[in-house]
Amino acid sequence: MKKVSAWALAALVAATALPASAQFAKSEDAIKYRQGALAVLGQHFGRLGAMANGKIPFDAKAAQENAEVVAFMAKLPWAGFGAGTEGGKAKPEIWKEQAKFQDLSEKMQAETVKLAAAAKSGNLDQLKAAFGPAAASCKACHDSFRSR
Ligand code: ASC
Repeated sequence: MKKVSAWALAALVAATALPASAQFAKSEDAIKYRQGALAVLGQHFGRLGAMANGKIPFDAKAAQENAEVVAFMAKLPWAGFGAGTEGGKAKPEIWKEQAKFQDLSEKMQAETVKLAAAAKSGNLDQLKAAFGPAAASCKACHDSFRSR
């Protein structure tokens, strides 16, 4: 019986307590991962912004491709913010205000899905309309949770 309960406990721990950071060997790896994901995201988002703001000509195909990358990349950084991965540009508040952090991350992801749909339309006005709220959703999280 003692052995069974030890296994049950181990299974419970594995099922419920494995932090997202467990997929990284070291917290530095998690920090590199989230910074890398956000850097790629920012590059592609910036290209959309340049089109939305008229700094480069609108190219519907490029916009669609960039927005698809943005919507995909937006799913990734969060796994790099697991327990015990404080550091980099991340404010400690992330780990103290998890509900708020998660809420902002979900809003950002939702805005990038809308942005990808807008880009898919091939219509510059739709891209412009979706870009502002998407940028605001990036900024909302940076304002609260990024130190520099
Ligand atoms: C970008 C980028 C961000 C956001 C943010 C929006 O292009 O790299 O982090 O837009 O500046 O306010």
